[in-house]
Formats: sequence, structure tokens, C-alpha cells
Amino acid sequence: MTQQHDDAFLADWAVHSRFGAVPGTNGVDRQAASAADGEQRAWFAELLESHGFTVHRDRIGNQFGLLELVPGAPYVLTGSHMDSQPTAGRFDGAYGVMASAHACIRAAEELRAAGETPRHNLAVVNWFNEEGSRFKPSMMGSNVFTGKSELEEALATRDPRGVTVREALDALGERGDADVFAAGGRELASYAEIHVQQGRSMEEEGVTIGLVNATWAAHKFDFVVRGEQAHSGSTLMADRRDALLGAARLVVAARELVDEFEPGQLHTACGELNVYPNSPVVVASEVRLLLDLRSPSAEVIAAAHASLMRTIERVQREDRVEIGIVAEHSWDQNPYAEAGVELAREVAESLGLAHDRVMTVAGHDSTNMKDVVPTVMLFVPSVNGVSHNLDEHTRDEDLLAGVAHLTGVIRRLAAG
Ligand code: HGY
Ligand code: MN
Ligand code: MN
Ligand code: MN
Repeated sequence: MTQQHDDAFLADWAVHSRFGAVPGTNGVDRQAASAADGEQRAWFAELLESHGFTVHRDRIGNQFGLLELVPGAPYVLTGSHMDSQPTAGRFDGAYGVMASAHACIRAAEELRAAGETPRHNLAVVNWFNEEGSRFKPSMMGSNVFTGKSELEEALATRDPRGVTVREALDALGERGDADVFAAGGRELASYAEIHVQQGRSMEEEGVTIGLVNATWAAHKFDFVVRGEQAHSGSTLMADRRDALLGAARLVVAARELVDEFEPGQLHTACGELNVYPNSPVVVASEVRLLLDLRSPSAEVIAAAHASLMRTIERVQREDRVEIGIVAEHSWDQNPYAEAGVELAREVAESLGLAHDRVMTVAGHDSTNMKDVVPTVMLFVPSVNGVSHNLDEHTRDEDLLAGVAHLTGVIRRLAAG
């Protein structure tokens, strides 16, 4: 039966990898509520329905497949996200959603074959807009689901062209009109998520299953730097208020911040920067940029935050620009419940899969879910740790080991 299941997963996985595929590469572009996102959602709904799930979408576009095994019982929910960064890998998020669907299908078949009646039902989720590329911030669907963000505020979020989340979801017919759990009258018992590591330690150490036991802290600042538009040639240097110079100094300062701490204690980057008017012979009057700080230590992230604020004061004074914080999105450094780590360890032992505890540096929807229900977070290795990159890759044998392991975890959670 395992070979049949593995073949079935790889067949569905090959089909799914074609949605939003970037020609001539291994990667994809299927940002939240894009046409490609709409196509993959429609295909996924049909796949779920063909296996007996009923498909729902909630008011922020989270897509759910419900497999009712015990009428009225709470649900074990498993899933991740299918949306991607603009040019990125086909594994980030999507693997977890596809693995979750197949793990639920297998777990239900095994329970039936064993004549076992579980205590819980099973459900799969494809969270809306985990990446936060087109619509900020990231993890939008699970932020709303767990009450960390307000629904109306999320629906009113605009992309760079001014399109709102509400309009984009409605254009695809992907905005539901009710909650699926909680106010939807269904109870959640637990949550499980499997994801590619997006780091290289597991591959280097020969670990197949990562038992995620804690998350790094993250603090993302959406800054605006305002100066004064001027002729880049004739304007005297002393008269300039150059917003792009101020922004550039912030980008460099974020990198220099890393060297104020022990190696491996702080990661920083600026991945998004927009200049206005962005014209050849013009001193920029406004720049928007997003700085991303990550640390395994709450103290380091707090110290880095304070140091960055001091740099902002200095740049404002020296470059005579105003620097404002448009938005912030952060989560603390904290653990995943030890009970979930132990359950996942036991399943890995029983399957003979190399496993180890690992912290996650990237945020996931489980970062939110672990604060509301008992949560199990799992990793499979990333080749060379590459992610948010067209060449992101995980080997088939690791994909399949992850599905088998998640099936075991779901059976344990369903037994209650
Ligand atoms: O922000 C993160 O770490 C995730 O990729 N959304
Ligand atoms: Mn089967
Ligand atoms: Mn992800
Ligand atoms: Mn990602």
C-alpha cells in the first residue's frame, strides 16, 4: 500500500508544481489571490472533494477541506500555505498543504482498515497569504484566524496597484462568508504543519524529520523616509534632503547591527525598497523600505531594536530627513509545546527516520496556531538550505518520509 500511496502523492505533487511555474526554472510565481493562486485553489478543492472532503473557505480566504469521521467531534487540523513569493520555490508552504491532504487520506484509510474509530475528525487548511509579498503582513490568513489581526483591516489591505484583499479574493470567488471553526460551530482539537526547513542544518547533519521546538523572534519594520525632491545636479549639497541616501544608510546600518552581537545571534536584511519618484536626475523625496530582524534571543532583538532607533535619530539629524514607521509585524522567541515535540519524536522513532530538535528561523502559520491549540511543527530538509529562490529543492525521498511521518502524527492526534 505504501508504494501506491507514495506514487499517488508524487503524481499529485507533479501536477501541483505546474501552477504558476516560471518557464525555464524550477520555481513558481503564485502570489496570494493571483490568477495562479486561483487556479491552484480550484484544482485543490476538486482533489479534496474527490477524496470525500467537504471544502469551505472562510471570510479571509483560508481554504479548508473537512473529513468528518465522527459526527460532531473536534477536528485535527493540518496544513500550510500555497501562496509563494514573486519568484520562488515550489516547495515553501505548498509541500505542507499537499502532504497534509495525503496524510489525512492515508490516516483515514488506515483507521478504516484497522476498524478503529478515532476521537477526532480530520481537516486540511491552505492558509491565505502566508508570504505577505503582495499584501503585507505575512501570515495574514492565520493572523485573522487566531484573532491577531482584524478581519476588516486585512480585507482592506491594498497591494502596490491599490487592489484590496477583498477585491482580489472576490475576483477569484475565494472569499467565504462565515467562519469554518469556532463561530462556524466546529471545534479544533489540534494543529500540525510540515514545511521545508529553509535552512541547511538538517541536510548537513543527515536529519530527515525536524522536530520544531521553538521559533526565533522576528521584528519587521515598514519604514518611510521623507526628504525633498530636487535637481540631482544643480541643487547644492548643503541644500539637499535626500530620502534615498537616508534609506541607504538604514539598510547598511541594519547589516552593521549584526556585528554588534555574537555570530548567529542576529539576522537582518532589507528585501523591499521603493523609491519616489525614482527618476534619473532627481533627488528622491520618499522611500519605503522593509527591514527584517530575526534572533534566537529576545534580549538581542530588543537591543537591536533600540540600536536601530538610535541610528534613525542620527540619520534624521545628519541627512535632514523624516523617518516614520508605517507598520510593524513581529512575533516573540518562544517554544512549541514539548508534548507535540515528544509525540513527533516517538512517531519518527517508530518509522526509523533520522530526527532531531530544531528551531525555526522563518515564521509559519504554526507560529500563530501554537498560541491557540496544541500544535506540532515538522521540517524536512532543504537542499543547500536554499529558499525564497527559484532553485529551492527537497528530495523526493524526504518529501515521502515527511508524508509518512505526518500521517503517523495525525493518527496519534486523531486518537486523542
Ligand atoms: O516571515 C517569515 O519568516 C515567513 O516566511 N512568512
Ligand atoms: Mn490510497
Ligand atoms: Mn512558508
Ligand atoms: Mn516563505
